[in-house]
Amino acid sequence: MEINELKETGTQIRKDIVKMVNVAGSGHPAGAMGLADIFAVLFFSGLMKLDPRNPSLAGRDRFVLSNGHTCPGLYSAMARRGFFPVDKLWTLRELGSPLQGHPHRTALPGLETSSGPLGSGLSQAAGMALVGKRENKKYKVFCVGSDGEHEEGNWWEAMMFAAKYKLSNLIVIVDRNNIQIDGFTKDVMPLDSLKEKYQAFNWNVQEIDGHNYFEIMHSIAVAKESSDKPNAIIANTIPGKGVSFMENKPQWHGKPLSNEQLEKALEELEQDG
Ligand SMILES: Cc1ncc(C[n+]2csc(CCOP(=O)(O)OP(=O)(O)O)c2C)c(N)n1
Ligand SMILES: [Mg+2]
Repeated sequence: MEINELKETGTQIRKDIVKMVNVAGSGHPAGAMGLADIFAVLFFSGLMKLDPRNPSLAGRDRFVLSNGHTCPGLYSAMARRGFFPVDKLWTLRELGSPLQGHPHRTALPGLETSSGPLGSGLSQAAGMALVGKRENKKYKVFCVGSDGEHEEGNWWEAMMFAAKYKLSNLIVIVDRNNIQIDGFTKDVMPLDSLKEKYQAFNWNVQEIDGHNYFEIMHSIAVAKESSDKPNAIIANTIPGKGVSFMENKPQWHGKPLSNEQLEKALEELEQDG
């Protein structure tokens, strides 16, 4: 897919997110919208090896969404890529739906892990990367996680583990959107300098604009070439990206749009796309 088409896909993912949480009457739009361009690249650029017709393909790259609450964005990317019919998106959070409020692995083919308890995805991804390395597999393990998750001790344990075992097949994309459930990360628990912390833990680190398609793709391509260390891509993103009244507002971490707000959001996103 060309960059223009990827960009349109990112906007489509944002439109899906605002509609999904409106229909569900609950959910987490802000982080998911900030990650939409990254989801678009991962699922549509060809940089991540996947086959929607065969979600458990042996040689597939593994994808772990550690900040599981941003799953409306993941579900949209999966549906638009053909893992399941787009109509299913409007069943988000319904009892018995494969699209639970946090990813439920056995409910939806194509999900690699269940997630929701913050901080645990990196350990799971590192385990998969260790197995891949020991068994000389070619697959990469992609893990998307959030800035808020860095307040969990087990994130740092997994960082040490990944460096110890030189898990160069592990690529972590950090959603650095500066918000979490209770406000701005700088007020709850300052994280800077995240880049220097990863470097001190012996990781390769790149810092990018998480809405710049060239930078997202280039950083992933660079990380895929790593042969010695695990890879972190710190993606600076705007929570609620694309909708003026939602951008950079922690209040949109976990609440749905009203019908009126949805209409306005879709209008703005329409102009974006
Ligand atoms: C272990 C754990 N503690 C608390 C929560 C509740 N919780 C859900 S999302 C969230 C905020 C996390 O920050 P971040 O992922 O950066 O939020 P976002 O940027 O998506 O708004 C919290 C505290 C949880 N899911 N898991
Ligand atoms: Mg955050």
